[in-house]
Amino acid sequence: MYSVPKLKSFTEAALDKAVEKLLAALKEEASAIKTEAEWKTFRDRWMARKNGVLTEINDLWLKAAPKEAKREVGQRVNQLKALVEEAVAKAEDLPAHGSAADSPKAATDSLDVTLPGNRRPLGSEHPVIKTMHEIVSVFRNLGYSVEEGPVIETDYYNFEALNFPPNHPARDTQDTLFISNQESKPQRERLLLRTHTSPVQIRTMEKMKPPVRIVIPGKVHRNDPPDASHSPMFHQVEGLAVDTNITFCDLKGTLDHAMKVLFGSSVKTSFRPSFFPFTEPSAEMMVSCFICGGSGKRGSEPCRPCKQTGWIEILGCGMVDPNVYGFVDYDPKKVSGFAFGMGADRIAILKYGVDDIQLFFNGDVRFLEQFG
Ligand code: 2NL
Repeated sequence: MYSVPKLKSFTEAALDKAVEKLLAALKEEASAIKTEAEWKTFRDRWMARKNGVLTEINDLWLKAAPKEAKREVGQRVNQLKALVEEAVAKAEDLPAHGSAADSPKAATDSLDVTLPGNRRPLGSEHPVIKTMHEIVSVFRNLGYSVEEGPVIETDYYNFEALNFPPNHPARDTQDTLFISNQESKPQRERLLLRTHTSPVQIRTMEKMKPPVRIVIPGKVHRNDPPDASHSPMFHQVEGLAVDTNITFCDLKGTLDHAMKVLFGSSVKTSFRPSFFPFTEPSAEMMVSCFICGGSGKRGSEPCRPCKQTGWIEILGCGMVDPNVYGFVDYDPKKVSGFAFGMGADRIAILKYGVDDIQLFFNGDVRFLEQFG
């Protein structure tokens, strides 16, 4: 086995000879490597910081060289270093040393075509997104188009244009999450996370003249502490129809049809008075409980989803308040319209019988897989 000799002479001829011997040893040892373990031994023998051949030539040749030979020896040591590194790298990716059979590295590199392929788990639509798509497609089939808009909104689009005057207490009902450091801007330009998708309807009415029939699915945020029925991020689908002569009857007929498609043709709908700043009159729509069929009972047990009332509150709606038209340059004397909004997460919970909204968002695949 080659070992680095001490040099008696540092003449060019002596150096040539020493380098030649070293390179011959390097070549011979490299060509004898058959296994990965042997390659590692080879690498360490030549490159280890402690007692590796390169360290030895540094100590025995370069450090020992007289001043006048340092430059020449230094250059050769550097060249050798490069050659050794190259030989070690080359030996690593050459499984052709020896036969493939006795080289574990070669064995792992070869392809066993009889093995089963890598199975990649198929993803599927998230139950909330799936529910949103179902709701949206009901309205697309009625001729509505789909609009989307920014989740980070201005005070103007989330509140002012929707008939929430600045500092009006009705804003408190929205539990808004505000973006920080907005105080230097005029109030209407300050940024916040939209609390409903209604800003998209304002943006659409700004760029589109009536007739308008649109649905808006999207994420919204409210400063609600998370529990089984609340999440600071949730999903809404809102809709808007503006045209000449749109009445509350159109609202009732449209929404009654949508509920029959979503929950089955036997459900009934019922409207109760409510309040929203952006609609007048406003209503909450109830759907007869599709779990208990409206009886309030499941066998002898009380029906939980409808709290034994036989009705489930499903959405808010109303006729667009004429004040809203003022903000988008529509003439409230010529046009009228209805609007509605529903929580897609809540509807998904009811449809699938899920008891905790958090399950939708904490990303446990075992839960989500059930909807594939
Ligand atoms: C709810 C209630 C609603 C609207 C949303 C709306 C939008 C414009 C004008 C008028 Cl631009 N109204 N949207 C109307 C009534 C109710 O949502 O409880 N959502 C979860």
